[in-house]
Amino acid sequence: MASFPYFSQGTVVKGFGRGSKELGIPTANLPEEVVNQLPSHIDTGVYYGWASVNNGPVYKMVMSIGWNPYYKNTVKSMEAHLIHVFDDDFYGSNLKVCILGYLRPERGFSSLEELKTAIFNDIENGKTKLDEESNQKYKDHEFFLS
Ligand code: ADP
Ligand code: RBF
Ligand code: MG
Repeated sequence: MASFPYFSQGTVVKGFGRGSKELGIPTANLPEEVVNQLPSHIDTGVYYGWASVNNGPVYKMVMSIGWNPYYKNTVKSMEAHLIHVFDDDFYGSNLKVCILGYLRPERGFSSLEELKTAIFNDIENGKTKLDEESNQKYKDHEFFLS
């Protein structure tokens, strides 16, 4: 699609404590200023792409772009789950993301277990997409070089 890749970066901020880490799926949240820069063609939903922390290694990631109900649906959030196990939290670090494609719309779930299953499914779908040659090349994009 013509709207991708979409490159974005910002300082990792605290999210709103809905406990994604407890789900085993921590998400690094980008600040509001960064979310507000999103072009209108990037709709809410679930995306896949590449990400790095403080110009370190580039990892596969899946991202949720959506409205935070705690902010009365006026604040959109961007949260990335990097497909890598980190030894420590990285709040305050620079997060770079290269969004390459759309997976599905955001939806409601009747249980946390269903949400978790959907996200694990997104991770598998994202990984498969990112293995395609047309997406692999962005891992080495100059955007990720400090
Ligand atoms: P919050 O609500 O503050 O965003 P989370 O439970 O979503 O809390 O945890 C997010 C934090 O976990 C990130 O800001 C980051 O510091 C840390 N983290 C550790 N591993 C990862 C990972 N693989 N992907 C994203 N964030 C991670
Ligand atoms: N939240 C939803 O309410 N509906 C979704 O469909 C949804 N999909 C997500 C997909 C991915 C890949 C990720 C990382 C998060 C998703 N979330 C979704 C957000 C999730 O609810 C959030 O990370 C936790 O609630 C903690 O804030
Ligand atoms: Mg989070």
